[in-house]
Amino acid sequence: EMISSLSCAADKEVKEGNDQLALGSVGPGVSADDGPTLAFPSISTADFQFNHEKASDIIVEKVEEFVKKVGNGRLVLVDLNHGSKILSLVRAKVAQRNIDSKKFFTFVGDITQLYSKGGLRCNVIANAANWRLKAGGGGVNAAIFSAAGPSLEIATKEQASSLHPGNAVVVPVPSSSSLYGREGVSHVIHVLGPNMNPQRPNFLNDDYNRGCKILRDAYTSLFEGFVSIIR
Ligand code: AR6
Repeated sequence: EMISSLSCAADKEVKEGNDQLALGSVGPGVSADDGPTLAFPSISTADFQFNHEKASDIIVEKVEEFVKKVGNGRLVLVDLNHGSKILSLVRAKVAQRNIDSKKFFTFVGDITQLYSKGGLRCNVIANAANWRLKAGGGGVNAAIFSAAGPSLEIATKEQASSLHPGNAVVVPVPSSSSLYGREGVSHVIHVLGPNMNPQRPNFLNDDYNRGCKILRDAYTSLFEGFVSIIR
């Protein structure tokens, strides 16, 4: 059984090619049954160019609100690199709040390989989607659709054909998908965040009044989707 350290809100290193280290260390009071877990990327802060300071404030605010509502569930903010600015900002801000570090922490790794490479069990992962809910495009969206295979595209189309900014849609992962078989992911929640990139649809032209409201709505929709799965 792979067990991950949850003793602090620190990143755990994902070391490829070294199974021992990939398991991480066992923290105090941590069992293999970690409870339902949502892994989510920082919505809108890469391709959609949303301000990182503002985004990190909103992540911490929404996490603080929802850790109380997820029962024994956990929320995990994921990014690819140790140098992630958004992870550093969130960790610094979380440290100043009263948030249970077993219920919320950050993790460095590919969201499509959290269990197989990182030893972190997450039954639900979030996607920073595009409004058409199309595969490809880049970023975490391309990674998730590519790792899941075409069955996720079909399953997604059965739930919705498009998304408005600030909304999310819960998609059950077909058991034929390797995301299900290899990673143990039963649901993907697609989220559409606010877009500050002039090259992308629904460009907000630096309107952070609307942008912050949409990002709050996006995290609310995401976390409510997770709550609906684990109830
Ligand atoms: N695992 C974990 N985190 C990742 C991964 C991964 N495999 N890939 C990227 N990230 P982005 P957005 C992090 O650009 O800004 C797409 O083309 C990344 O470092 O994926 O909401 C869609 O089709 C960053 O912290 O999403 C949309 O058109 C976070 O995920 C558009 O990009 C989000 O980065 C959405 O842009």
